Amino acid sequence: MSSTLRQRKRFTSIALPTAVLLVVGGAAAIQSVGPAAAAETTLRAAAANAGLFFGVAASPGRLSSIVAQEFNQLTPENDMKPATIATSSGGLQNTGNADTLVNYAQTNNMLVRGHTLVWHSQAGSLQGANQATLNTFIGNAINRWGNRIAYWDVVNEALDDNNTGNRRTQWPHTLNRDANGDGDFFDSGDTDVIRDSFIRAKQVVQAGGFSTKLCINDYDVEGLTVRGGTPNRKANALYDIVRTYRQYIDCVGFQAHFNDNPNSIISDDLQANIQRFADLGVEVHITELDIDDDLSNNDIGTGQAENYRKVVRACLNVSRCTGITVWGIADSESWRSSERGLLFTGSSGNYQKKAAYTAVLEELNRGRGGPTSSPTVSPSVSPSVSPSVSPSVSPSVSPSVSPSVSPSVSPNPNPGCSASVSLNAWTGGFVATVRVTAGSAPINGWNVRLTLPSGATVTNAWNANRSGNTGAVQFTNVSYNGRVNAGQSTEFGFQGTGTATGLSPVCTAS
Ligand code: 9MR
Repeated sequence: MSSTLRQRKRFTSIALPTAVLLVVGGAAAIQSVGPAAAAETTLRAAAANAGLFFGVAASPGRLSSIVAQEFNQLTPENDMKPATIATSSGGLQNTGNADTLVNYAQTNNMLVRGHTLVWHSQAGSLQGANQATLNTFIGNAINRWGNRIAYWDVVNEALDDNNTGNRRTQWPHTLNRDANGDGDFFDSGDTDVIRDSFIRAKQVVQAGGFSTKLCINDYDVEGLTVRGGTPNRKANALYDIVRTYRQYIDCVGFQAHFNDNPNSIISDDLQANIQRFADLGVEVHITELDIDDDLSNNDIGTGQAENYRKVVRACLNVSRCTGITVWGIADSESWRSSERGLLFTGSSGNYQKKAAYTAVLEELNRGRGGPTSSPTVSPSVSPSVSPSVSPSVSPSVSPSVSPSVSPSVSPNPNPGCSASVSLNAWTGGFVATVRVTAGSAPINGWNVRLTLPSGATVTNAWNANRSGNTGAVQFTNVSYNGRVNAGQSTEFGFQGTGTATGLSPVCTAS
């Protein structure tokens, strides 16, 4: 963990302190430190108790006292976009507003989400740049703020509208090349602006020793289905991207601009979709939340406050859903003011709480593990988050349980599992994603053995402990993914050099 930034500050809520937000090396770490307290009275304190951040998008002109009082994460709404800060050669310019926001966040113990590096819109003079120039910009931006940015949206809105499941066709996606014409950009010989931008971003983070996490962010990806129960192809495409490039991608942002568009509704399978991304080992964030208060054509038209409650609950119920950000403070100052989608009325620092605010605060105060928002959720919820985030279980639910401790389990009389590999290879390297599926009984741990062809070497692995890096190698579960319910699956992955075709994994379970 980098030590370039170390802050430790208690929340100054009226209740006894029950949580501390640690901003260490730019990443959130939220720990329970005391007994259960009375319900918190601000969003940030209630969220911290539940083990997540609650943020807001803002510009320097909106930094009234309510921002630091209610929120512990800040996203520059426009001031870190390439249109503002990028030169045509990938240099930086006009960073004053971004600096103001970052300084404000640091002073007020708030995390920052950098938004955004690679985007077809608001690209300014970067518009039309090639990958090398994009890479230059990525390096300059990440290095400028280092650990002062906890999360960067590296790639924003890469997927097309109207639930096609396709990539966008405008720049920067014109940089993509589907060499073998099979319809994806995942193959050896393909060029993929998403992959290449994340590879660059990861290199910069690693070279700088930063703990900044790298996210992909999009809208209309929130549910497993869209209106009418049609599969959400855009969400599925995002899932494939995250699974394929898991070693470079740390987090996924669901923008969550909910409205009457058939693809933008709050579906009942929101939580299940959050869960399936979380099961890849990434953090999931609700990054740009606003909810049209007139969902007259929406199948779930239960009113804005209840809709907010649903979304917050879906996140709370997935331990790797580690933050929620609303896209502005007050309706009148929102990008979609006519839809009145936010938590406050008023303007210019004089704000009044709406019923939606109260619903969100109540739900946050209930903490994680509350009533499920979805009947379709798999019960095999992983109990921990990625290493730098330690969510607390709501004190009112289970004050003494650390969620990263594996539940105690009884011996399994009939364990069994199978494993399958999907390979993403390029000249000289590969990423293997291994799916472990429990048989007809739940399993409490697993071990996968496979033999790599000569010349192949594993260089890193995730969501598994590894032994060996050439020839016969073994992978065993880590604390949070050993338990797999009957017929359910979990995934781990590894990266290597050389070629790794023809792998035959053998799974044993306990
Ligand atoms: O809220 C932002 C608005 O002020 C800008 O005019 C607009 C320009 O495209 O961008 C808005 O923010 C967008 C965000 O950057 C990406 N997701 C959609 C958001 C709403 O359009």
